Amino acid sequence: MCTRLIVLLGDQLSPSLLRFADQKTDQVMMAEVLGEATYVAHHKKKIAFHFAAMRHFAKELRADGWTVSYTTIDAADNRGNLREEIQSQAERCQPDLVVGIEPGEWRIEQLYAELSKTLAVPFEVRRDERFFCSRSEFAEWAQGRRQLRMENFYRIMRRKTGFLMDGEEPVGGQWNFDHDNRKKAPKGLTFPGPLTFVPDAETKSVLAYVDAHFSDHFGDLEPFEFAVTRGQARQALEYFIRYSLADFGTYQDAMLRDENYLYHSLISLYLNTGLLEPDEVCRHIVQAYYDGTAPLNSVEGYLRQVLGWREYMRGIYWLRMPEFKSENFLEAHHHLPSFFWTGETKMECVRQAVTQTKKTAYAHHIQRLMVTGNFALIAGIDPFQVHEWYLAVYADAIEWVELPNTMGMSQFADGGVVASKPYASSGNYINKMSDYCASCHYNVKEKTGPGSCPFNTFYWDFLDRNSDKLRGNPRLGNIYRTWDKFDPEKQASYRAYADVLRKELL
Ligand code: FAD
Ligand code: DLZ
Ligand code: SF4
Repeated sequence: MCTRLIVLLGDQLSPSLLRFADQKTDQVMMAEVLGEATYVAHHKKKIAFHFAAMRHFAKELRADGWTVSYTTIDAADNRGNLREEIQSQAERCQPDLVVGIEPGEWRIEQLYAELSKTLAVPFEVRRDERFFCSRSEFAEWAQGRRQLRMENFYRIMRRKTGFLMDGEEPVGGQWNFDHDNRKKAPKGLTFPGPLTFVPDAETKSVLAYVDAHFSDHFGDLEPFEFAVTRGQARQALEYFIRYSLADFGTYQDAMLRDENYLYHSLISLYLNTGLLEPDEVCRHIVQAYYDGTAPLNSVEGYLRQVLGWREYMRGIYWLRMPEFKSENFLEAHHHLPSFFWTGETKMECVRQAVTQTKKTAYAHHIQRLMVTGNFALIAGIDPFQVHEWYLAVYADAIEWVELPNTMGMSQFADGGVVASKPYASSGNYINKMSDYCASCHYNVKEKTGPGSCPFNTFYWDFLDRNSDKLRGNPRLGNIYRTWDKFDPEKQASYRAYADVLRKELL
């Protein structure tokens, strides 16, 4: 028996969410369920990470004095889905009230709406206060605006939180130091990499279960080196600040063969499950600037990702769901090619991104946006299939943040709500920011025809195919003028070779 039964999901592993509750009278429930592990075929590491982090979190809550009812995936009475787990725990506990916290996915919000009608006791959904901007605050900001732009939203968040502010002005006199952040990584740099952790007995038992029961899912389970507790995630953050933050900004967009992380932090999965909270991350990052251990371009660049992009994406997700998920502005209908799962392609950039993703359940932003995302966009892959791929393969993928990044920013499926123009590029951009092309089967300098970089042909074909939808975009005016200046034969050769490539690659 309890007064309130509080449901915590696998991305709600933050003690702060229980601030409103009372240890003496309330109970917490958590459940590992097959439904959550299989609604897309998540990477093995992603499943193991969630189960291990959930178990450790429950243990810490108990040690803190909470009563936690925890259903493990192998429990004989495991009901396999959140609906029935919540129903059965509510019957067992007989609370006056069941409390859920705003979930991170629309489908779970629907489930909560249904439960509030069908449960025998009242069901209340509380705000998730870990975010800087509430859903209603974002909706209010967005209402009536002709165009939503992250940069405007970010400035409001800077003013609201006071991070890197000097009164009403941004520290350093600029809001954005992006122009300092576009360097290719020269030879000879060393990368400290993220802090890694050795699995304890609890995590090992999760790994054994995942190995035995999810062997058909994508990705390598081992080595498993993620943090699975809040304490470890904090160490990972401190390590990043100490060894990588200073160079984060400068090489933020760089890519190198066989280098998975460069100066990136690998903390999105900890933020998204709640092991770290955005406020503590931003405070620590900004402190590094005041302590003189990291320059402003890096600190501001990092702050913009967490305080700006992350919050912005959440706002857009809730503003535009459920329609968002079925948008396909560019009417792209090709199936996702099998090399997204196998990595078996002669395109070195894609091979690197996919094989790395298989091994680590991670790729950094530019790999996601300008390699795999860019390829899918310019080749004309169905954006929903692209979305399902990203949701499955990355350990940090929860729909509220994955979907706007994929369908909005990367695939332009929303017609320009998230991004003011499509993130489409030829091989030239990849060559500029990486060392991939030097060891590729294809020649990035060849514009089209046999042996040429497929990104080059697909890029122009993409613009041509979507001319009626994109030509009016003021940010694409110059590029269409260039296309228009190509003689008709040259244009025809791009179109014809794009047909060849589609047969070969898709
Ligand atoms: P860093 O490069 O070290 O950045 C710091 C932090 O900033 C990240 O941990 C993250 O919390 C935040 N951040 C940076 N960029 C973004 C962004 N565009 N949107 C939201 N937060 C951001 N991020 C996810 O957390 N989950 C996803 O499922 C996800 N899917 C993506 C899909 C596509 C197609 C693209 C283009 C981007 C996606 N991102 C996603 C955003 C970004 O790529 C990841 O947040 C980042 O790569 C995580 O690695 P990191 O922690 O090393 O980040
Ligand atoms: C990602 C994930 C996985 C693999 N398993 C579980 C689970 O067994 N139980 C759970 O509560 N949450 C899990 N999660 C995270 C959820 O999918 C996540 O909480 C929702 O998708 C977002 O609201
Ligand atoms: Fe990728 Fe083209 Fe460079 Fe090959 S040549 S790595 S396909 S951009």
